[in-house]
Amino acid sequence: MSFRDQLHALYAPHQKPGHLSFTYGTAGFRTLASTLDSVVFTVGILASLRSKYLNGQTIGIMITASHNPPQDNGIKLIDPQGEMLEASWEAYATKLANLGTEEEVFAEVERLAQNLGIDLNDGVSGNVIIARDSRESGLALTKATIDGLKTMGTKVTDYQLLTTPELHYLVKCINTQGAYGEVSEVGYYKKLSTAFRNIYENFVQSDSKIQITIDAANGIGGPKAETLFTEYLSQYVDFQLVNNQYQDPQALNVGSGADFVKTNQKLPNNITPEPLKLYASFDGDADRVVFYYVDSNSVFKLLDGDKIATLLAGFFKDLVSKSPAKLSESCQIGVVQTAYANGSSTNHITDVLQVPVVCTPTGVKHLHHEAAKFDIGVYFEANGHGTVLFSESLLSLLQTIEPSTPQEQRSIQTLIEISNLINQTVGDAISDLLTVLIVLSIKQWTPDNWDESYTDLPNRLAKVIVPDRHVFKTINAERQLTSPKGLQLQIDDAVSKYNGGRSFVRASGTEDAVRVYAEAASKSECEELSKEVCELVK
Ligand code: NG1
Repeated sequence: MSFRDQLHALYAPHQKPGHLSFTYGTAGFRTLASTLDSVVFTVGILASLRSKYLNGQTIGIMITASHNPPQDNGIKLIDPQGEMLEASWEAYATKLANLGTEEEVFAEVERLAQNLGIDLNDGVSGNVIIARDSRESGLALTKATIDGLKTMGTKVTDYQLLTTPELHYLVKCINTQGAYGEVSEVGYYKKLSTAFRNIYENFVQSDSKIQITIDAANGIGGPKAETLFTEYLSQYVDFQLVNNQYQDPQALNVGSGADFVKTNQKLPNNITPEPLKLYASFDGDADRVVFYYVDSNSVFKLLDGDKIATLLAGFFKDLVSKSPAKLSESCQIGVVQTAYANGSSTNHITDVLQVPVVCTPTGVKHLHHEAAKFDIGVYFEANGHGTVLFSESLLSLLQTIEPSTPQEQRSIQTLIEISNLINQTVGDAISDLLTVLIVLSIKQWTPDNWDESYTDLPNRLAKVIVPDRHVFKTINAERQLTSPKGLQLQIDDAVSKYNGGRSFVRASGTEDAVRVYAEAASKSECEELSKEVCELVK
């Protein structure tokens, strides 16, 4: 059947309700799940077009709303190398999702196909893999997406419940014909656990197992981490899982998870902390992680994305400096952050580690692209979303370079194994967790050794509900507003009154709100500044 006929057969139940509008934002479409049926249907069509445009390479579709509350859901597309959807296609996604009739959808798809040189009737089908997190709405939305895929006869494999990074992994494995890893969830576990085991056996000097307690946010990361640790790594890691009720969708992210811990700067439910032991929290789809501990005075200490970035940047800097000259002299290490990074972390990385820092707009796709410009590109959002990218040229050099000392051999081997351990496609709570655990073990660091590298400036991230967040427009990696007119001058004026003050305002890409970030030299000044800027925004 032609696209026209298939669309006609499948469209009616997926018509867009008239009053709604949708935007492909920071992390795809994300909103109340009950409003998303028509959107995911059009995403199915677009994914088919994308795959056909890329000569049948496999595209990923993930149905998740990450850290959002249980009643939300979302959908995002994954490009062939496991990266986020190319930016120019986000506009096509938005356009398609906002059309109200079958005729309009047909005309737009024809127009797109013509502009992009795609033959809708060549009989060659696209290829897509799809998965979802543990939300109640996930199954129905998967079915609606598959209806969209059927309009173009696209071949689809439904992997059902996965973490977002697992799906990114699978997309890359398929399109590299297995060069990145085996095309299965077991392949993912094997790749991570083999790298972890190789580093542990060769470079960790310890008689006791690594201890970690993980708050899984009652999301899909829980059962996946459980499988990995029990079936593959039980020799090395003693783990405990809390908030692992992923079969209870109403519990997702409630009083738990990386976003809760980072935003509230406090322990999640169900953790009774022992001093100086390490804890970690995932978010709902396990693409971010934050760590924390309580010190000997029972004070809660957060080890967020900034701390992860500094830990890893310092570790790589050290390894590279102990590598053969051919590598240490050419290897460019860089850290990529957003404006939400704590000012102290940026100073520490530039001044103490002497590693260059680049600032990009929010959203991992921006950080990922910048990180890919370095040989070792460490990127983390403050909220714990990030990874480390290794350039192809560094990876080939590592395979061929001859060490002349045991130390050089160690450095080369560790770099190779970590490039296998840390997800090369996207931020991944499970792979980041393993990387941090192994680095801390090699360095024989306790959580407070890690924490003491620098002290965060007091900071506050607030949310303000405004009539129309889209009027807030920014430049300079979101650090300055150009609209509403005059507001930036008022913010600058407020900031100038506080020691070490910094504040910026931007519209959220995932929630209907404006975010206000403030930091200052003292807690009271930070609170005052935050309050003042929030008032200006209202
Ligand atoms: P928005 O809602 O655009 O601020 C949030 C996070 C991002 C990113 C996305 C995707 C903050 C301040 N913002 O984006 O870093 O993780 O969600 O999940 O944490």
